Amino acid sequence: MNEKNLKKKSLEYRKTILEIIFQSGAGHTGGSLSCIDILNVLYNSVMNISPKNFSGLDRDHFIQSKGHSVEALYTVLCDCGFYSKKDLSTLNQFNSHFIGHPTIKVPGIEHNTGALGHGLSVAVGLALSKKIDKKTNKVFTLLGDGELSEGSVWEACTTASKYKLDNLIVIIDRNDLQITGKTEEVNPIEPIDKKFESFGFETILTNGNNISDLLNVFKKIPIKGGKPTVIIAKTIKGSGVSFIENQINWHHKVPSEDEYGRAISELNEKLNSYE
Ligand SMILES: Cc1ncc(C[n+]2csc(CCOP(=O)(O)OP(=O)(O)O)c2C)c(N)n1
Ligand SMILES: [Mg+2]
Repeated sequence: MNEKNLKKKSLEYRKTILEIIFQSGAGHTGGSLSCIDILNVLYNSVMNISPKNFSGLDRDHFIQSKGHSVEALYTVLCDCGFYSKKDLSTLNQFNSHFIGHPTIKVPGIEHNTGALGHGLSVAVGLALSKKIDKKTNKVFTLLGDGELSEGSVWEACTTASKYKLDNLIVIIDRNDLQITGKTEEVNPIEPIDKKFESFGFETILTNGNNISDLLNVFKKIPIKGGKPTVIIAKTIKGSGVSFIENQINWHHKVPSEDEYGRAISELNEKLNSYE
């Protein structure tokens, strides 16, 4: 898909994220808007994953370790044809599989996540299995920057490096915020790049809310044969809606009717500039 269409898609996806959170009355608004450009580029331009090949193993894999931002993932999977918009609109309703964290009961979801710190271990296992089976598919996983405080992340890194998993791509949604405040105030994690390097990763920095930068970065992987890659994607929590950007209280806040209307107007204005 070309760059212009991806950019328009990101705006449409933002509208859908806000719509389903507003209608269902719950959701992780900030973190979903933060990572939506990454998911857009991955699913529409980088990964070999589709409803047709999902039941098999001859495909890439994606694990969203920062499971709380599931509204972004549900939105993209819906657009990729894993289920209908009608199914998606059951989010958070009684008896719906579309609950507030990823579950494999929803088509297209690889692994249950939500308890932070587990996705990378599963991704490492999948990447190792690909190596053993001599398959060339890649395994992608998305982690939050606050999530890096989980010790299990670093245990998984040692294994990725031991097995030289150059088919593993870890993406860090570096929005500088976690649930109660700035990552560097709650539990400092810098220097992220040096930490990953010391754990045997090749590191690359990019702007995680810029479609062209993301497209360029994914063309370069693996950066070095025999080494796992980490992409530190600088993002803005709440990206795309002025009054949601960089606000701690929007981690899990649902827009009021007025806020929802204003957010959609902002996004429509940006979309109109493409016409
Ligand atoms: C093991 C575990 N501890 C705590 C939580 C509660 N929790 C949910 S989201 C979150 C903050 C995550 O911050 P970050 O990884 O930076 O995500 P983002 O900023 O992208 O929303 C926390 C602590 C959790 N889901 N799992
Ligand atoms: Mg964060």
